[in-house]
Amino acid sequence: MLKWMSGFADPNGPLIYKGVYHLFYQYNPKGAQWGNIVWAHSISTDLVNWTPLDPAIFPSQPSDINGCWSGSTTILHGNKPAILYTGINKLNHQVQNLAYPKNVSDPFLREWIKSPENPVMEPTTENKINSSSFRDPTTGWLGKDGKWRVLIGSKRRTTGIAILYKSKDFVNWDKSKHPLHSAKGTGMWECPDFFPVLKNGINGVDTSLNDNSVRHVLKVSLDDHKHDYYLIGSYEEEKDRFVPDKGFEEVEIEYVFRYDYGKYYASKTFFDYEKNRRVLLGWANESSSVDDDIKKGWSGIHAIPRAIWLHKSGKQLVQWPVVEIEKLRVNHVNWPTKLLRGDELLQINGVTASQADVEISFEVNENDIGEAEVLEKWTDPQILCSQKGTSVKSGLGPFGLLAFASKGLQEFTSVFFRIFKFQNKNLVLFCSDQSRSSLNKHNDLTSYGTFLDVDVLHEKLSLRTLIDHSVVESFGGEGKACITARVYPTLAINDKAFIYAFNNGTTDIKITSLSAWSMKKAQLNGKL
Ligand code: DQQ
Repeated sequence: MLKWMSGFADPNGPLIYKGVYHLFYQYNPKGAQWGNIVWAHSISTDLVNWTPLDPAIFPSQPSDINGCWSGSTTILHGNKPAILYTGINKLNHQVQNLAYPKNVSDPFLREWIKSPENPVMEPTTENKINSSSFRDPTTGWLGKDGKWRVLIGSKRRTTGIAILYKSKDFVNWDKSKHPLHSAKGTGMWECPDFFPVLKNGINGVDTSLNDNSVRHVLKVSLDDHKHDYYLIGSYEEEKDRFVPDKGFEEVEIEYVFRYDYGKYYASKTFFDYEKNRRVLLGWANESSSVDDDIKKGWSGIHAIPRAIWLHKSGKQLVQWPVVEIEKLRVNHVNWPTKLLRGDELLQINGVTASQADVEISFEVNENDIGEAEVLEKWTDPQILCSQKGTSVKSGLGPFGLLAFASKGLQEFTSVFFRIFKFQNKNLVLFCSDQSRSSLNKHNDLTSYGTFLDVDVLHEKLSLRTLIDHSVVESFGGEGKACITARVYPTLAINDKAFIYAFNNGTTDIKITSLSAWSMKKAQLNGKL
């Protein structure tokens, strides 16, 4: 996890350039809340250890004098990066601006020059764009007609819109008559992201690729819900339309896939052409109160960068922490196969519980499947997670991990599975229960969860959880569903925190494997 002092939010314009990863981000240099927004800039060679540089983009022109909001980078012809970002102009209107590196031979891309043509896209009476709902340009992709395309997030009344712009030279932009995609009732679309994923395989591909080997993903950050939702579908380039397999119109918002079912927003991907992967970065906002943020002097972190690809079913995406994070692992603890009895709590000894990586796999005995509680009617999984939390027993579950557990269990954050029988099928609920995570009741203690598409009788039920002081980042079903929790325990801190495997169900569950590591501290304030 990446953390800086002061207020810290959306990842902006990630890219790899001359072997160096660049991450820009929405940043308030003057305080721990949102405000005075500039593009701060950090660089890394491994996506784990970071060195901050001076802010890359800050208010300096009439077209961004009231703020430099989110945007993306695109690598143009001749390996030249360009930033498109939203500026808040003198009239407090949202407009799009362009910037180039001052010196393309500097791998650190320290200085950026704003285009004299700025703003390059703006709301006008002709284009009828709402000047307070026009922001967050995507990375550009190149069509077969040689024109660049980008999306800008917007809304008209309650319809969320991805406005499409096209350009031959990345400077002069024409708004297309129709958006790439829109959906009634979804509200403002912030930070859209649009990219291809291979139908087969886990490698990433260039953002401009569009042939038979790929499907396309449209991610939008729904301002009204504060979650990142994604649709998988086809990009019909001749018509410049995205046609989702199942869109917001067909499915209730609650059933559209999310990148993460916890605290995770304003995310963005980039294609890492050196490692042939698509990498996802997201902002994990706070669960503490603004007063507490001001007291501690910072707020907001970025979750561990994740590789992202299409699951072989074609139905959903898979996310997994980038492999480089494993360099931080030390003190490997490994359990042989073990039975976790009903009501049992087993301490995972030998790792630093406040900074750890735990991988655990469970197996449900097929003879026990009849023990699963029957779910009479469909219930929103997040609500189910809070109704049937860690302390509520069933035939099969809850079983999983207790992180940040204090000695007497006054505090813990639990990540668990619970198996239901619903309409004659086995249904796996995956929860992160924060209701007991802190004795400080000013913290947001909401529980999160989702159903996990795992066939428990034929597949292992796996959980990987990355634990780091105020973060519990969990990957269920080998990355089919992720839940990021932000927690501020008062007792279970540093060496007063413990980790347990637990089973609070009445039926025994087998742990088929458990590996845990202490995690070294990543360098966040490296020097050049
Ligand atoms: N944050 C930025 C906006 C974006 C929002 C402003 C999403 O550009 O829409 O800091 O968190």
